[in-house]
Amino acid sequence: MGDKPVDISKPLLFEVAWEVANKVGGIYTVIKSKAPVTCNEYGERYCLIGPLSYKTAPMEVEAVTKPQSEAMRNTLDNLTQRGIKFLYGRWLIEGAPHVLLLDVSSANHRMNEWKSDLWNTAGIPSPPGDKETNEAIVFGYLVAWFLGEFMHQQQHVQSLPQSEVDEHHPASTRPAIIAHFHEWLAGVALVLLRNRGLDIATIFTTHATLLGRYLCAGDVDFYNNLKYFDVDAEAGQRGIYHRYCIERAATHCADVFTTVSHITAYEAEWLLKRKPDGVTPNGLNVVKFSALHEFQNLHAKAKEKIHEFTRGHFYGYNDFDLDNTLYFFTAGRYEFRNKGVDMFIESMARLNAQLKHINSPITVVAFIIMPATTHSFTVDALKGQAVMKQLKESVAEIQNSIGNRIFENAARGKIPESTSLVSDQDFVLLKRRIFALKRDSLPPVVTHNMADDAADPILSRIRDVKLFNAPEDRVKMIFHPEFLSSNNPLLGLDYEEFLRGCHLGVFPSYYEPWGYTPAECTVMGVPSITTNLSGFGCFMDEMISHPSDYGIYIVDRRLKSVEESCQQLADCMMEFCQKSRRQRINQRNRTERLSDLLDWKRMGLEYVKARWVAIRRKWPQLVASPNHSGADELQYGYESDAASGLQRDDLTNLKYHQKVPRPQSAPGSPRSRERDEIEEEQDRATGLFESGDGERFDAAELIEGLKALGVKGTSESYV
Ligand code: G6P
Ligand code: 1S3
Repeated sequence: MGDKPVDISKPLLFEVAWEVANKVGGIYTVIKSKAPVTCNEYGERYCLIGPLSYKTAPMEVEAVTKPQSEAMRNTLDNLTQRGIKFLYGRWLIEGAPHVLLLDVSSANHRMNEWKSDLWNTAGIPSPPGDKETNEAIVFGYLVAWFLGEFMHQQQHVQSLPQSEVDEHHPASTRPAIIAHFHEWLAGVALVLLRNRGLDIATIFTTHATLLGRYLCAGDVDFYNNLKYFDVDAEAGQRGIYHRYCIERAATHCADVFTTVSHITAYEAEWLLKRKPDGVTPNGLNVVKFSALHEFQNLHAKAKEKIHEFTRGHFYGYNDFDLDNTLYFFTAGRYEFRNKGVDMFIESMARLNAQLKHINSPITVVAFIIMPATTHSFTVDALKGQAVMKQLKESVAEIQNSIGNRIFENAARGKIPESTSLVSDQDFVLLKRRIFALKRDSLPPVVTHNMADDAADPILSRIRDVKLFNAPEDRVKMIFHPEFLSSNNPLLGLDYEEFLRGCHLGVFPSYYEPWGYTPAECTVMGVPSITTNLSGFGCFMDEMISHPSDYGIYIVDRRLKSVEESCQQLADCMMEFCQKSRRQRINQRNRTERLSDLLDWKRMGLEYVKARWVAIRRKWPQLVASPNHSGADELQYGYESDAASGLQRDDLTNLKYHQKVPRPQSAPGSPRSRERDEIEEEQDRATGLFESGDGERFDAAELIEGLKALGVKGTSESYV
């Protein structure tokens, strides 16, 4: 292809995924939250490619009709002339990266032609009727077409805005292109690039394996048998052989193959038959508050809103003290076994028994937030909020009239009789409202009318363990089968606010390549429980010497039996229930301090490495040249690897050598309340608790730990 030599000093980056500006699941979060750091590094040289959804795109993207880059303009003109529809513009997120959304339906007439081409050139079959695969194939052909045409245009024109081109890419060279593909749905284009011999460095990142997800959802001892699965047969039996072929082909065609965690790397090695070159873990955009107590205040505010919901939901049975109520939750895609909802419910039943046994004053309200097919909210759930709202309004009315009476009397120089303050009318109103709070049934476990109530796995398991919100139960269950939103008439909070108001996130996943839910808890200072089968759990375990001190609890689902893991989870929650408020506050502070570990500013370095390795593999002759080696290594952040003497290509083996140490202050173990209160008093007297001195000490230690890990620029945010 073409004659202009490649210049690798300022490459262009295309990132391709089905979830670009198109929210389906976790990959959307990866790409969207990573955009600011990638924009920082690549600026105008970064463009994301995804499918065009007419429903959501107008909210996500601002159209740009005349791209600055001539190569881009010509390429898009070419697509338009051939009847392909697309939306090119800026994604309306931090960093505002370029984005190209391709309308798959505008090329549907070529689907059969492309499907047979895929079979003839790559041996990948595609049966009729699998809509998702058909779309993935058409999308793949469009992406490959676009990239091929773009390269062709690069040969003839200056491909970048003049300001960038002049300095870095003399007219006689063309900038190298890196194309990074996420997940099998974006994998077809990668196979085509390889087959067509396009001079583009490629990366394939998988966020889960198809077979792993399917096998785990069944009744298989997955991790002990990983090495022995007959992958083709297993894929065939589950009707996903063709999808598996795309995933496996993309894995093998990429210059660099990465996964989101070590555990998925191991899984991929056996199921996809290629050892990943590296691990590119997921990060988050960490927002630091200027003062530590700000996030604590937000917790208190959000918790008050959850209290409001709870008062309504449990009307007639509001016999538990909200000041002694803890909110636990699990959330995510409705994958009953993979996300560990089975274990969540079983352990809640055990926790209920343990709390009852010790006559605990604590009540736990356990939420399950997982979308399922429903018809509407239940009348009972809506009624609960309505009667509580009416009560509140009536009390405000009475309060107002009492105020007026006091004022009238006082204005006439009289002190009103206390008995005359509440009128008969007020009493009648109050009685009516209290009467409306009586109900015949227990507070409902589910907030919506389920499409299949009888067979729903979550409800069936709740019935099995008899967690029916009875007054004597110390654990109350609430299944909210819809994602949260602030417009919700029951729980009017968006997910982030709800999470902040909760005390503990519980995610006992069996299959979880990464697991954003506990990571999100961490950056918001909410302790969480995860497992050593989740990428996040393993990552934190590797990074921190005693994760539980920092509010990161990791249940062993690898070496323990299901029974033992359930018990460990229940014990862990029991221990949490025995913490005093002060201990919970301290623990939240510690949890929040870990957020720098998960910041894209740090995690993004793994992507930088992956791209660098892709370039080295694609154009080894250029990297080896004296003009490039030294300077580029520094630019790509490879100094620390060089110092450690690691093979740069072998990223999988890159281990962190030092862990975040234990905090020196007493770990947050359960203690007697009296002792705690005495200490609280002492702390107040010395100003320790108010000023958080003890915490600052922890931070210094943590900073040392982070420094030892090579994390830069964190110390300012810790002190
Ligand atoms: C935050 C607030 C405190 C409040 C506490 C409740 O720390 O700043 O004012 O007392 O939350 O914590 P809890 O764990 O009981 O919800
Ligand atoms: C996958 O989404 P999931 O919930 O189906 O990708 C996510 C982003 O990488 C990851 O966090 C999660 O564990 C995977 O399972």
